[in-house]
This record gives sequence, structure tokens and C-alpha cells, in this order.
Amino acid sequence: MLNPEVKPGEFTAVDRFIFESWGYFVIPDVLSADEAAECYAASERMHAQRERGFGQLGRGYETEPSLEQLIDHPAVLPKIRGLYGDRFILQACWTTMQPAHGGTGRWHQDGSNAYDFKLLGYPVPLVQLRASYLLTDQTEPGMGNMELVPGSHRSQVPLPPEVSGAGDDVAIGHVICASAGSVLVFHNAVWHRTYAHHGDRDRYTAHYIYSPPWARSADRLENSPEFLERTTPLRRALMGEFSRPDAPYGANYDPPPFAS
Ligand SMILES: O=C(O)CCC(=O)C(=O)O
Repeated sequence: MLNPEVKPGEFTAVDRFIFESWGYFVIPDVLSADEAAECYAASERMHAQRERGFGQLGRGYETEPSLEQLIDHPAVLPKIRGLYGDRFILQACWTTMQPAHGGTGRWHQDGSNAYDFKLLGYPVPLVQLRASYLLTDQTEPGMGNMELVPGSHRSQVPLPPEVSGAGDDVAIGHVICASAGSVLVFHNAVWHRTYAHHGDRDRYTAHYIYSPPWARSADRLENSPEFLERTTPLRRALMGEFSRPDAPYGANYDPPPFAS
């Protein structure tokens, strides 16, 4: 299978072409094996608080420094800026656990059941740009990979319910194969699902979701004052804590203090 791999850092014209064509790309080996292992251990600590099973927990960055560092990772942030410009927020961060020997997940597009992104127009606009850090080896299918349908963010018709409802395979499903520490960046409207996991070890993936500045946060009702106090000015701004001289979100609020 073709692999939409791009280099870390600078967002290039080819990166944009790949993203516009397929709706996603993969940045290989963003984290070292040790860094991925640290984030895995952090995810395990978080999920130890709940009953074991497939599930997503938010706000890991507040308590786990290894997860906080990924908010503005230099290999990934330029891609987010390239696609959005300078004014956006971290709408949510979900750390997702798929238990060992977990089955495939449900086919879906990301968005909101309360107000479906499809109601905003066609093609469905980019409202949630997701950077998914793979914290386990997923170099072969059947390792809890993500599966995406390339180009489906532009499809005028949904994946037929007889396929999505039954959890069937689709001939153009692309199972992403990449090593631990690689990052998948994708558009909310791409049809996707969690692929089967035949391994003996629980799988964790950390998803960072970036949105336009007027979107409401999804993993929190409000930011933790302690976290805001100790984090960096850039991360504070990405959490949506910036001053708004123009309350209706004109373009004249200061962008986050990016390094360059
Ligand atoms: O971590 C995963 O397996 C993917 C979860 C997913 O598809 C989602 O959160 O939209």
C-alpha cells in the first residue's frame, strides 16, 4: 500500500497536497522509543483509575509531563500551523486504550452528534485536526492500528450503513502501519476506525485535537488553574487562554507566542 509519509517539522507544499488529496499523512518516528515508552507509562497510570476496556480519557497533559510536551511538539506543530494559520486551540486531548486482543472499532467521522459537522456544508470543513501519537508498535496490521479511507473527507455520500453498521471491511480501507512514536495527522471528515489488535499488550494512542479558536473545548469545561500557572505561555495560549480585545473573534487578538 502507498504510504502518505512526510518529514517532521516544516509544512511543505507536498504535505499540503497529500493532506488535501487523502485527508491525512503520517510523520514517522517523531518520538524516540524511550519517549513513546514514557507516554505509554503515563497513559497506563491514567487508565488504571477506571475499569479496564476500550476507552478514552482527557486532560492527561495536566498531570503527565510527557503528554504535556506533545501539545506543541516541534515535529508536528508546524503542520497544524500550516493547515490552520496561527490562530487555533487544543480543543481536546484523548488518550485511548484498546485492550489486548481488542476487536475493530466502529467506522465513523469525527464531529459532534449535537450539531453534525455535515450541516456546516460540503465538503465538510476542517474543524478538528487530529494528531495521533502511536505509543505502541503498529508496523503490521492487527496491532491496534488506525484504519482510514483515503479521500473520504470529500465523499458526498456516507459509508453505507450496511457496511458501517456491520463493522465490515471496505476495499479501500488503509490500515496505517507505523512504528511507536509515529504521528498520524488527519481531517475530522475522513472515515476511520480502530483496527483489530491481536497482541497481548494493551494499546494506547494519544490524540491531540486542534480546532479554530472559537470552538469549545471538549475534554474540559474549564482549564485547570494549576496547570495554567505552571505551563508555558505558548501552551497557555493553545489552551484558549489568550486575551480577546475583539470579543466576537475578529483577527486582531495576539496569536500564540510561537518561537518563530
Ligand atoms: O485510538 C483509537 O483507536 C481511535 C479512536 C477514534 O477513532 C476516535 O477517537 O475518533
